[in-house]
Amino acid sequence: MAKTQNIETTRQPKTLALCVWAPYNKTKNIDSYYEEFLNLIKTNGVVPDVVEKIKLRETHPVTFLTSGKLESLRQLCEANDIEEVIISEALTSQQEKNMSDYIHCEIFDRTQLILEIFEKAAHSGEGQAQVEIAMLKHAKTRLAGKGVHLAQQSGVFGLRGGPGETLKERERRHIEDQIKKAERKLGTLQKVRATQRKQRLNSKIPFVCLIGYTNAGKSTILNALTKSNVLAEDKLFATLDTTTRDLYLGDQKKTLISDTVGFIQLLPTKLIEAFKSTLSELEFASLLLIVVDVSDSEWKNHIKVVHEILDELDVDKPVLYVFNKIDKVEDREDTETQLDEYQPHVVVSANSKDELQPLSAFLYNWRSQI
Ligand SMILES: Nc1nc2c(ncn2[C@@H]2O[C@H](COP(=O)(O)OP(=O)(O)OP(=O)(O)O)[C@@H](O)[C@H]2O)c(=O)[nH]1
Ligand SMILES: [Mg+2]
Repeated sequence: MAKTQNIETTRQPKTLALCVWAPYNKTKNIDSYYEEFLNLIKTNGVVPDVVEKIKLRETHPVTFLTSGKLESLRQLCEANDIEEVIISEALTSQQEKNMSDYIHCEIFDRTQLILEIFEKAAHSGEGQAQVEIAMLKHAKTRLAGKGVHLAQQSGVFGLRGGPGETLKERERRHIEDQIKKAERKLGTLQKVRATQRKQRLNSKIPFVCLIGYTNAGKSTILNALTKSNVLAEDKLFATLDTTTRDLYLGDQKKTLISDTVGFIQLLPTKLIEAFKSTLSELEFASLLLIVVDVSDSEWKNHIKVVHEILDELDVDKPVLYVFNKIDKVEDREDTETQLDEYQPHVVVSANSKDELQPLSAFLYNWRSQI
């Protein structure tokens, strides 16, 4: 996907953002789903030239869009000289290739979009290795769809594989080698993490983890509680790496607190798989702080997404719902009555020391009882 670079030197391909309301998407508020998708594109540094929204009654197994929709899209792309289409959904490699062949544009799906954002946000060796593995695996599935320019060739530059080995096979083998290399690197880094964790467990210091939807305010809370300076930004997936800090509450002994990667709806399973390494911390937490941006109209859906991902990761831990950004809520009373079904919970604003007090108080009591 093209990124906005120096406009004078690099022209951005003409891009169409295709917002799809797919039949499996059970959201009650499709506009906020679209808005979130457009935000993901913006986070990736792309400014779409055309935004198109379509509702699908069904998806097609080999082309994703049904034939009428596909033809309308082709005409729209042709009329606007579109060169690339970014689609809000995850596609199979076959769907991606067939769509691309039909409309004569490059297609980037939801998985690719999120992977590119992750790639930019990964700073630690572990985060980078995880993203690299996920990207290589995604690229490998896309190889299967390629055909024309990867036609049979002789093994002229084949270090491995003799004459007749196809270029596609060589490319696949090359990707597999790279995956193995990255997995070895990740394995080494995981060992380091396991050693650190063992030391932590032996020291019996209680450990809490901040989790939640992307942009909910997890890093801001970590910073406020521990006077740290973890990057907190109004953008999706600002944090990718797990950061652990010492937390001191009043006169108490130390607690450890970790910040983690944010979740998002319809997160492709491949990506959950990729983040199992950093999220493995959750298994060892004594308490999960589920941070929720209560000023977002979709906050209930965000909680659902968090629970779905926790289930997928097989994590079942005591939780505290931390309803954040209450300063941005207009009808505070009405909102607070809706929070009753989520227990235990605290209502906070990470932007103000006073309004973060309920969380510090909860943690203080919790720590006293251990
Ligand atoms: N008004 C208001 N803004 C907040 C509050 N807490 C966080 N923010 C803002 O929300 C944005 C996102 O905050 P982060 O702390 O980066 O969110 P995060 O959950 O770590 O996000 P990811 O790392 O992307 O998953 C930032 O611009 C924060 O300044 C709050 O209580 N009130
Ligand atoms: Mg963060």
